[in-house]
Amino acid sequence: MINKQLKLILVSTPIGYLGSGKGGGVELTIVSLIKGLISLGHEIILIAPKGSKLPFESELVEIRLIDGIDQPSWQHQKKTDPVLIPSNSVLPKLWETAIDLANQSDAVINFAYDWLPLWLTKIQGIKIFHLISMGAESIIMKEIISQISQLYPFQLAFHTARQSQDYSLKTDPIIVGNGFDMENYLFNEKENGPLGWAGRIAPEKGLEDAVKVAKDLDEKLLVWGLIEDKEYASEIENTYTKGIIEWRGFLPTNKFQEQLGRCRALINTPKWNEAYGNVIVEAMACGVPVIAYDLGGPGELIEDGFNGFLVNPNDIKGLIKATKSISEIKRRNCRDWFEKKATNKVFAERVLNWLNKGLDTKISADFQN
Ligand code: HBI
Repeated sequence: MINKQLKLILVSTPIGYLGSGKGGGVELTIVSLIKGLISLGHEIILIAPKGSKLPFESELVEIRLIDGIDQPSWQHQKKTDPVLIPSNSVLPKLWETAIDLANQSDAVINFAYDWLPLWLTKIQGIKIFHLISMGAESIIMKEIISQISQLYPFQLAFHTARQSQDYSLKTDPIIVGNGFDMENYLFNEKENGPLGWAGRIAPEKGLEDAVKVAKDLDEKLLVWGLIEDKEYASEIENTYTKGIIEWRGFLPTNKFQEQLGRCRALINTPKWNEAYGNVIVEAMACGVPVIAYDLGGPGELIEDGFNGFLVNPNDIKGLIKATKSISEIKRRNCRDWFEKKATNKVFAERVLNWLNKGLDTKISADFQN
């Protein structure tokens, strides 16, 4: 374990400034990791698009803001699309700054799900570590990730094992989970509240299935999240009886967790290989048990019958059955699971173990030479 103070460069996602919500779960991951790392005494330089801001100040964190055009999101491109670099693109500028500052740091950690930073791993002299934030949403990304896993296996990490299975890795994947700030989530004991659903409102998140559950139980469904795909959202509205969905919008964490904590269950309905499932952990942090499809990250976070129920993907009847028995789950189990497995301190410790592997390899490589 490296017990000296590390100076780490963290490079954010280029698809929107930190705080815009456009980066989805990555934004929460970056903020939580920074909080965890500075609580362990390490120093951070955050390189992020102009407009980015952190919800806290610290003399251990320096932010470098870079102006430029957002990178198109892989979620809005076809798997076979080439890498697009718009003119005046923010992505290469983020990395010019990272390369300039790299020699002042022990390591650079990349959070962008983009080809350029992965390719840059080959540049000797700087150690770039990549926390891969999605399943394989593009062929060219799958290629470069598999290539880097072959050349620098210790410099890649994933949120869950299932997510990593999308990539043909040559070695066992390094899994770091995710982390959230304990202080931001209050445990709520309330048993018989409404049903909730949270996430980006987009087809891969499967909101319509949770609406079917609420409709069958003749009750409303509270929905939080950025309406990213408007026609998808209105299609759901038009297909199901009015008044089932109560849209709550994309709220700041403190408001979100206060409302979420009142739910008797969160229903999670991924239609893609969800890399992790942030909202699942946020629900558990508030004591809310989760009913989720056994797919991607959610299938690894939920211990069936302990902190929620796992249901076969697309099995609406299974969701309904689980919802009817959710009172069997002790809400305290959910909070305990969160405190043990997914606080930002525990996450930061797992990330530091990961960096040690990569940095030790560097040291041992030097040693062998
Ligand atoms: N697309 N090009 C690109 N780069 C990203 O960093 C990125 C993305 N799409 C979605 C995304 N990041 C995050 O919302 C997910 O990784 C969670």
